[in-house]
Amino acid sequence: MSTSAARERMVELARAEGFALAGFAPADEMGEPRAAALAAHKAGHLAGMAWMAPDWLARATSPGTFLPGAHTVMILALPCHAPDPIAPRSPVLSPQSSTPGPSRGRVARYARGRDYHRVFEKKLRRIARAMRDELGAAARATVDYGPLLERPPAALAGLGWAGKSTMLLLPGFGPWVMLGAIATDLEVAPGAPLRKSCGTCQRCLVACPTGALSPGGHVLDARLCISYHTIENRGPIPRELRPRFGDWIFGCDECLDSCPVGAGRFESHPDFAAARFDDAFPPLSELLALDEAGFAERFGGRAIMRAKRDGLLRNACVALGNVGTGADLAALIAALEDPSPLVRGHAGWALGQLGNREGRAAEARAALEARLAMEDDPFVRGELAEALASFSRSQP
Ligand code: B12
Ligand code: SF4
Ligand code: SF4
Repeated sequence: MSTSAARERMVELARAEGFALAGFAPADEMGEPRAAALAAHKAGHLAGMAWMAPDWLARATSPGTFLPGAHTVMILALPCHAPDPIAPRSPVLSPQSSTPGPSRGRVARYARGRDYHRVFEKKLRRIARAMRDELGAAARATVDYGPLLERPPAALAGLGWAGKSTMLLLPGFGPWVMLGAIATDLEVAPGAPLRKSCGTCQRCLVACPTGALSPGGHVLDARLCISYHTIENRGPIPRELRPRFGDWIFGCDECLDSCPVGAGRFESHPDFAAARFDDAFPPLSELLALDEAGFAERFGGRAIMRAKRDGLLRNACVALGNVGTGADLAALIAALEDPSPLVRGHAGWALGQLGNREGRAAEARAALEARLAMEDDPFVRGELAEALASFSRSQP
């Protein structure tokens, strides 16, 4: 089979799996991206993502290491810009509304439906198998976990360009696509990088609540990024950042939502869309009641599993500290007894915030003092003491 026929067949296989967007890049060493990634590591921008060490980054920028003999990286994309689901008819307190109802958190759009890794994996595996069986090619697929960086070959393939938010922006779709890759030893004609850029736009830089993007864009400091902390961080969320997290409990779309590219096009693979309003905007105090089994039952098969039970409840506490009402006080007080010190500590912080904001300082103070009297964990003790001190600071 000629190389152009092989390319055509790969495009056909991709289309049959629902990938309308696919491109081809040469499987060369990614010199510039590697230097950028190593610089990010050196500067501490990769925060606690310990697996992204220099040797991982070297492998992830070397398609020939990912698949010995690789000539081509095929990049495949699925849209993930589903509109927000419609609120149920019962009264709901959404972050933007003042009607009564449970206080709700917010989940990033890509994570509201089925875990995208699972959606991609099956499709990519079937394409790679057909490439081996029909084309006699070597083929190895990955989605996200690599080791293979996906945005640099996608840009080289001409699928999109690197935005100041560090997102790959696709004409018409903007940042709203998820990516997967298949490396192969087939030599097929590569695409050409797009001659496009963000120009003078700075919207994402202004929209980022934590200043995680560098002033000129293109560099993200994960230590400041809500997405990093709510998904990847297994420890405490830095106290000074918590008030800026708003209602985000898993991921963050602020830099995507602010992007004018693809803004008007709401298109998503159906599996990524929220099946229920609660999948996009979960009632926060409900989350605080989940034990390990309840967490697995509710979030099995969804990307949220990545945060683990303690991480998600930590995030819910932070969101309640920011958007909760007096009606959430009891759930937060109960969370002071949670088996996880991470959850107890963040519940303490949230009680300080909510007690001060909602005029419930006396109840919050009593609960914090009672817990402090029996608490052994040094991190939790520090959080409780700080929350108690916040009452004296705000009510001298
Ligand atoms: C680690 C990681 C994160 C980290 C760090 C993100 C970051 N920007 O660095 C955290 C947890 C914060 C994160 C957050 C998110 N992520 Co993420 N993440 C990744 C992962 C695993 C690696 C990205 C990476 O290499 N980061 C390291 C830094 C140094 O790289 P970088 O910012 O991309 O910088 C590159 C450019 O500078 C480029 N570069 C520099 N010079 C040159 C020159 C040329 C010629 C080229 C081509 C490139 C280039 O190379 C650098 C290294 O890759 C990829 C999956 C993968 N295997 O690639 C997904 C991925 C990038 N994430 C994705 C998504 C969707 C998100 C979120 C939107 C999720 C959310 N809603 O919360 C946010 C968005 C935050 C943001 N603004 O980027 C998608 C992005 C799709 C797209 N359209 O771009 C990916 C590709 C996952 C996927 N399979 O679809 N993510
Ligand atoms: S994901 Fe959120 S916190 Fe991270 S860079 Fe984008 S806007 Fe900033
Ligand atoms: S918001 Fe503007 S600067 Fe940021 S990625 Fe989109 S187009 Fe580029």
